[in-house]
Amino acid sequence: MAKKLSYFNGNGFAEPIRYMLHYGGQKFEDVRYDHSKWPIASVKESLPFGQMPLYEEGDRSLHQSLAIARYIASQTGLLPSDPWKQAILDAAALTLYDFYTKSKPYDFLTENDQSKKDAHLKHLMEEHVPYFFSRFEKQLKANNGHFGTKLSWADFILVGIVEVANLLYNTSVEKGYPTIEALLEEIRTLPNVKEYIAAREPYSFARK
Ligand SMILES: N[C@@H](CCC(=O)N[C@@H](CS)C(=O)NCC(=O)O)C(=O)O
Repeated sequence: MAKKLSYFNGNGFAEPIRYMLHYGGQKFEDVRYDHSKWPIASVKESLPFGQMPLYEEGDRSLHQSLAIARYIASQTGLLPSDPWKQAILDAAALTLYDFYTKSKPYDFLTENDQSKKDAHLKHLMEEHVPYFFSRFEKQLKANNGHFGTKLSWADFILVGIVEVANLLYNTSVEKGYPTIEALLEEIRTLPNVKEYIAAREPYSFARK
C-alpha cells in the first residue's frame, strides 16, 4: 500500500514521524511544501482541518501528528501491547507537546521587539525548560533511559520536540539532562535514522 506523509520542509511535528518511518524501514513518499509559498489553496482546502502533517496509506488518510505517530508506532514495534503501558506513553507524548505549546513558539516567532524576545528566552531557559525537563529526566532515569520499559514512540516524540525547540530558540534545551541527551543520541544513531539525518538538508525557521 502506498504511504505518503505531507508536511512543510521543516522538522516541526513531522520529523519524529519521519524518523519512525525510516527506523521501521517503511517506504513512504516524503512530501514537503515550502513554507514561504503557503497557503497553497488547493492543498489547504484538501486537508481535513487545513493543517499538516497528513499521513496517507492507500485510499485512507489520517491527520493530527500524535495520532499519526502512534499509528506508525503500532506498525514498527514502537507501541507496547499492554493498555496501561500505552497510556503511560500517551501521557508522555502529550506532556512533551504541552512543553512545546506552552513555550508559546508562535509568539516568539512573530515577535519583532528584541527585548521581548530576550525576555521570552530568559523565561524559557530559566523556568520553563527546567520545570519540564527535570521531570522528563527523572522519568527516563527511572526507566533505564526510556519513557516506557523499552524504546517507544514517546521517545521519538521527545527527540522531535527537543529538535524543533532547539531550532526555533537557537539553543540546546537538553543540555544538563544526561539521560535526555543519551536518548537523543540513541535515536539519532538508530539504523536508517542515522542515514536519513546525514542525507537531509539543514532546517531553518527563517521566514522569507
Ligand atoms: N495539532 C495538530 C497541529 C497541526 C499544525 O499546527 N500544523 C501547522 C504546522 S506545525 C500547519 O499546518 N500550519 C499551516 C496552516 O495552519 O495553514 C497536529 O499535531 O498535527
